[in-house]
Amino acid sequence: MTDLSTVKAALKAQSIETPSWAYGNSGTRFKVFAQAGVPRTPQEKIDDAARVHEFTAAAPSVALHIPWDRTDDYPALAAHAAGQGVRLGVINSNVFQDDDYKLGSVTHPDPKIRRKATDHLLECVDIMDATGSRDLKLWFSDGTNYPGQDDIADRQGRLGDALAEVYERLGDDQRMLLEYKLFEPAFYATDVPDWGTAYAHCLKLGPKAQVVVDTGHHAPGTNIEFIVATLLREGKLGGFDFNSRFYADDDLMAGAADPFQLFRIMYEVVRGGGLAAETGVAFMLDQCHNIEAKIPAIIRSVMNVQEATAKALLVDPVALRAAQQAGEVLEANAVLMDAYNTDVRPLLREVREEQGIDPDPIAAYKRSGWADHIVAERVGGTQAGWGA
Ligand code: AOS
Ligand code: ZN
Ligand code: ZN
Repeated sequence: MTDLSTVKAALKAQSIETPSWAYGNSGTRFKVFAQAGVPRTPQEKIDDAARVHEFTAAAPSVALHIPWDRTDDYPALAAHAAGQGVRLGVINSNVFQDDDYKLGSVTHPDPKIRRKATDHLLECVDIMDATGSRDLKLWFSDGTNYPGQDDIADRQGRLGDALAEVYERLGDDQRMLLEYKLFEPAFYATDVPDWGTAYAHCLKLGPKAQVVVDTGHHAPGTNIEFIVATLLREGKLGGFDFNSRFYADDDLMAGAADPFQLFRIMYEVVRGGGLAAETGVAFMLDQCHNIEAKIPAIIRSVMNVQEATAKALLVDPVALRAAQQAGEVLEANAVLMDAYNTDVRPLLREVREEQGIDPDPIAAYKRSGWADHIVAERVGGTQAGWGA
C-alpha cells in the first residue's frame, strides 16, 4: 500500500516552471490570432506567471527567453518577480530568428556566423549570473534540408566546439540543458535530432551538461518513457519541456493529447528518483496557446502534470515488483493501470486545501477578475515572441 502522506508531500514539493512565451501571442505559419490583454513586457508576462502560481502553488518560477525578454536591468526583473511571489528560471537562448542563421548557427559553415551564435550563448550565461538562474536551455534549429547540403559530421564538430566554449563559461552551480528535436525547421538532417546525439555531446562536456526532453520532439510512436528511464539511470536527465501533440511539435497543453503517456513518463521519473530536488530534474512547460485563453490553459497544464505525478506516485512498488519477479505479466500491468485509473482529483483538492489555496484553481482564477483586469489595462503593443 502506498502511504498517502508521502504522496501528498511529494506533490506539494513538485515545482513546474512556466514559459514566458506561453503568455504572449502565438500561432502557426498560417495565422496568429491575437488575444486581448496579452503581456506587452517581460514584467507583464511575469505578472501572469505569478497568477498561475497563486492559484496552483506549484509554479514558482518562470523561464525567460532571450531576446524576447531582453531588458537592461535583470536584477530589477528578478526583483519584480520576487515582488510577485515567483522567481526567474531557465534562460532560453535564441539562435534561430536571425537572417544570418539560414544555414545554421553554431554549426554554420562560416566561422563568423558561428562566432556570433556562440557569443549569444555566452551572453545568456551573463544573464544567468544577473538573474540568479541555474540553467541555460539550448535548442538549435540547425540542420540541413537536402542531402549533400553540408557535411553532417563536420557540423557535429562545430556544434561540439561551441558547446565546449559555453560549458567552460558556466559557473560552478550552473548547468546547460541540451534539447533535441527530430525535425522542423530542418527537414533532412537536424544537428541535434535525438536523445543519443544530445547525450553524446553532454557526456563529452561533463556533469554540468544535461539532456532536456521536450515531449513533442520525437517521431510518432517513440517510447519516451524509455528515454527518460535511460537518461535518469545515466544521471543525464536535466529536465522536461512538457507539452502534448497529436502530430508533430504541436505544443498543445501538457496532458491534453495523451494523459497516459504523461503518466508513463512520470512513473519512470518517480521510479528513478527524479522527483527529488537533488536529482535536478527541471519540470518545465513549453507550450503555445494559439486559440484558447492562455493563463487558464497554463493552469490546466500544471494541473495535468500534477495529476500524472499523483497517479505515478500511487503505483504500488511492492506489488509491482512482486508481479514482475514472478513473471505475472497481467498482474504487473494491472498494478500500473490501477494507479493510472485512479481519480486523483479529490486527492489534489485535499493537497491544495492543506496548502491554503482554493481546491479548484481554474474557478479561483476566473473569480479573481484578472482576465478582465488585463484586458482593460494592457492596451496596445505585442511583446516579441513566437507571434511577433
Ligand atoms: C523548439 O521547438 C523548442 O521546443 C524550444 O524549446 C522552444 O520552443 C523555443 O526555444 C522557445 O523558447
Ligand atoms: Zn522545447
Ligand atoms: Zn518544440
